[in-house]
Amino acid sequence: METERVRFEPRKLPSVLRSEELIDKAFRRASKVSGRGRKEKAINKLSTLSNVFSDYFNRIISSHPSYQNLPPFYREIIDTIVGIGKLRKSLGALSWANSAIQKIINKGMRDVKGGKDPEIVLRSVYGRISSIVNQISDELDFLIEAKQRMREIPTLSDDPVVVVAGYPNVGKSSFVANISTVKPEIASYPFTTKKIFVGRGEIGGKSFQLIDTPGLLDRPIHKRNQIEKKAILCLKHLADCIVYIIDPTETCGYSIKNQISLLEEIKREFSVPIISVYSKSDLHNLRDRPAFSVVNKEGFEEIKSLIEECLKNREKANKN
Ligand SMILES: Nc1nc2c(ncn2[C@@H]2O[C@H](COP(=O)(O)OP(=O)(O)OP(=O)(O)O)[C@@H](O)[C@H]2O)c(=O)[nH]1
Ligand SMILES: [Mg+2]
Repeated sequence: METERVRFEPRKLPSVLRSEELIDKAFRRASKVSGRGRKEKAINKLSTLSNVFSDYFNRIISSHPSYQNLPPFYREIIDTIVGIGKLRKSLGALSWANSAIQKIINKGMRDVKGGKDPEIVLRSVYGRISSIVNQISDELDFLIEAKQRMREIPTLSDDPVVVVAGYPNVGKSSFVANISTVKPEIASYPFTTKKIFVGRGEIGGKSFQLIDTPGLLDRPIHKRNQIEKKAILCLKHLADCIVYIIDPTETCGYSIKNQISLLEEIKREFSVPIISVYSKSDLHNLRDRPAFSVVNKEGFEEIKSLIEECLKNREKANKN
């Protein structure tokens, strides 16, 4: 967990219009403008267009944070699900479009003032602006899509974070649903959980956040898919304590050997205390680790007290 958790809320990013919508909005606003005489009317329309576009583009550009300076979790998750390079490129295209449009408008103003036919100038300005906006239509679509995708990024509080991890289909979401407020989807196939879910729970009178992550396979980082990378980022940046779930019945579809190998890998990779537990204790008798069952509702108290102890130690270590 980062000591300073800057909250980035993609929901607060302004809505982006598609190219046709933006052209429509700007031209509609200009059409309502009047003036004394044809010349003044044309100048007023151009000045309205200038304001509409610069307000619009500047509002979007300035609402995006400087992605490189975000805390690492946000920076890396945004890079994983959207791509910071593409975001930057799109915002750069908006900035280019804004200055190109302002130049066209300024030139139009000079032409009208210099005595050219106001209607002809306006028609040419409208045509050239439409062409500029159409040129950034892919970037506008991308920004709409980016905001949509970023909605899945969780908002976290300052409470300690317990991250639940393990192979796909071992019972992570079932565990999280039993000890916190989150109600994730549970199903008998792997990779049911594709996003990061944050639930809230309480242990020994203290609240904590419990993160349900997508399943991980035991394989090198460069082979991991985007869904797995989200789980890795939670382990890397958010976890104060990790609960690693092993399904010894192998009904999840993966061998104990592979599940243990991933546990060892996580221990090596992340310097966060790990509690490893067995799931589905209604189906087996292994008790060399704490074991829980959502069917028999057993084992939760023992695991909760281990989490409590782990968080207490962590708090003590952070104070020193
Ligand atoms: N018998 C038994 N089945 C369980 C238990 N916990 C979970 N299951 C079953 O195991 C399957 C997977 O459960 P999930 O909680 O979705 O597993 P997950 O680890 O979140 O799976 P992914 O999100 O796909 O990685 C479901 O069919 C559950 O009903 C348990 O304690 N006992
Ligand atoms: Mg799940």
